[in-house]
Amino acid sequence: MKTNEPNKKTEQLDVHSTSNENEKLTTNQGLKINNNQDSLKAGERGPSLLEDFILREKITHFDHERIPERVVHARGSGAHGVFKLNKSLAGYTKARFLTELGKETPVFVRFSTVAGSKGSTDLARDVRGFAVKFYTDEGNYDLVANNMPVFFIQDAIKFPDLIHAVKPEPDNEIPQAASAHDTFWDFISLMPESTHMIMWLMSDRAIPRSLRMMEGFGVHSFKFINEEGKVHFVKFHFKPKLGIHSVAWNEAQIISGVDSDFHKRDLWEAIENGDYPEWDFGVQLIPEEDEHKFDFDLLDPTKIVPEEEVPVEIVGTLTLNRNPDNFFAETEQVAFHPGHIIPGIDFTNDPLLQGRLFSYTDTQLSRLGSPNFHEIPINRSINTVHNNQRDGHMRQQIVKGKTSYEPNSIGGGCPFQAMMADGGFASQQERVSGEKVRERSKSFVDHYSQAKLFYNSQSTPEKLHLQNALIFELSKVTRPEIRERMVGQLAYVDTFLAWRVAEKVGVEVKKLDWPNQSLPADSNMVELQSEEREPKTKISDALSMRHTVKDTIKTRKIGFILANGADGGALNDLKTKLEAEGAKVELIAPSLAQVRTNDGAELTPKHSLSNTASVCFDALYICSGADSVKELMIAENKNLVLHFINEAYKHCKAIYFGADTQALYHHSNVSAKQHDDPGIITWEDGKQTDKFINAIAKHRVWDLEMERNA
Ligand code: HDD
Repeated sequence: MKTNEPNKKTEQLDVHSTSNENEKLTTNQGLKINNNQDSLKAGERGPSLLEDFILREKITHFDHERIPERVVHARGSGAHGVFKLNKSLAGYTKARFLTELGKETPVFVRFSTVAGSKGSTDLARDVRGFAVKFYTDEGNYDLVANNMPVFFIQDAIKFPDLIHAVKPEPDNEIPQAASAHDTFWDFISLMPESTHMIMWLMSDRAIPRSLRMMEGFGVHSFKFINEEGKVHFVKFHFKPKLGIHSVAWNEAQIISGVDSDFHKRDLWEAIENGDYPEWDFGVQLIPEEDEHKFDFDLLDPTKIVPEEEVPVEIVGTLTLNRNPDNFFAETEQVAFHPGHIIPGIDFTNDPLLQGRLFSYTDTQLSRLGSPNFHEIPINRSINTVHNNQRDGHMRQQIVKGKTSYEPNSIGGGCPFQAMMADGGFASQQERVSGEKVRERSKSFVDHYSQAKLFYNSQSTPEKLHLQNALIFELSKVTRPEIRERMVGQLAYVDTFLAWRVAEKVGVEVKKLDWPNQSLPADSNMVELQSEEREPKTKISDALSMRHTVKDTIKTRKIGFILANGADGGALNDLKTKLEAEGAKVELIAPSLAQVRTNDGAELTPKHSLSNTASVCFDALYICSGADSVKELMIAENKNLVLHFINEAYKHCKAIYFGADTQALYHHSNVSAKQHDDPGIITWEDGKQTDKFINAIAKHRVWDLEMERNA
């Protein structure tokens, strides 16, 4: 029986390059084509002939190039990489990729947005998918995760409702990739269980600076089973080595216009540059007997396990180090499934997870069109596949022999089922008993205490961003009763939050009194509202992005704005220092023509002032040099360069004004700067490279946002 090849297969056998000059153009049957310019005609001005099989094959294939996009998570970016285990979890699980110290497991990761279609912007306010396929030697293990640790709903039966509510409205297909519309907030305002997730979604986590700067969470509690059969609950975490960072909402909106592929490009370029994105992989482990020791239910996917209560133990590193060769073949055709597990890992009875276990195979059948999707190179297990499954659309395996059933004697009984000792999978022998009911567990009833925990754990600027996000979203909702109902929900999280949003969206704060709303009296939501609890953990630093800032400017993009006559020495000096710290310097000039510096060097700018925008950079250096500044101040450049500076200033970025740049400084909004703004470095500061580097490493001066926008 054929062995399924590792994903290396995509590197070797299945890859064909279009740039090998010995390989001639052929039809799909391997026939060499000698004219790819003209169709076959009856006379040079005559009709095309049906006989033209080359034309027909080419057009037919083209006509069928599209497959259905994912019903959710349609827009994605993928990369290959490796997972390395630095600390064995042998006491907890028998999954070999988590027990054999130093073991390296190939992975493919696909990041995605949820609400938008395949061609939508990367910068939508949205939860991001963070799906990881581990090609382990015990079979594929998929951790189909998100960049937020909780979910909107508690039961999979609500998933189609949620997705229908957030997707463009069915009558006019508006809006694309946005939750700021009536149907989403109508649904949410009637779903108290979504409140915690809404806090995350309205936080800056929903507008990441980079896919490389996001956390990943398995969301559900899963189970680990060790060799002795002992069970632990486990929560999975990926923590980015570059820290967790976001852009400003106004910036996200501009990026969507200037470069709607911002995240995709950023990931691609980082990997091409050898700046391989890395995450620490960690686990929270809870012995099975401690299941009920928390003030929430471990099976409830709208709850986190605060890191203060169960610390995250870092055990491995995920590194992405190879871009796909072909987007469609790999990133589009990859098929994840939370049900792809291996011995040592098991599901819990989380009703959201249980429903997911049905959905993913089902959706691959309609998206990829065949039960043989596991044979597509990107989906193949590196482990040998032996079974009696046969045939179906686009079958690749050529299975030899007479038998396709078990038991058999003709085939010598092969393939035999595996003993557990041979790595055979066996589910946990969990005791299950109960009435057959269509009910929500009472232990899932508290919907606000962790929403409060999240909100209260944010820094002041983060809270402000969250409030403003809610104001933006709800102000797009045309029906006042939805806005009012939503504010009523917020009142359960924080009084000031509810009050501020209410004021801005023109409604009053009426703390919801569910029985008086138009909900059916027997709705379980009625009961839920009477529960107002305080979380055991009051503040969790891990929930605020502020506490994750790492002291690094690695891979940060610094725009150098210059024109002819710029001080070449100062430019090179700063460039060298920034690059030594791992930052990327890109030159921005009035045009793409070469720029001559004062020492006679000819530099080629990567961008012109009009083809890019400050939102594409993490920090700016306004190059020293009187002549350069003079050119930047002429009428056709002045507005562009000032807009550049003002926008970066407003978005709280670090800006370094070199010598002789007073004219630009004083004409910009920066002249109103507070003297103690650590993000503004001027000629007065002398050679303040360190100050600049420190400011970039802090990501933004969010604390001064009000002052900078005053
Ligand atoms: Fe899902 C895709 C993550 C709940 C049904 N989901 C999908 C992807 C991610 C997640 C990252 C994209 C995978 C890729 O890149 O191909 N989904 C989650 C998380 C959830 C979750 C973290 C909650 C904790 N999902 C969820 C539920 C259902 C689905 C409750 C249905 C009952 N999800 C799907 C799907 C998708 C999918 C319809 C769409 C395309 C696909 O699977 O391949 O089956």
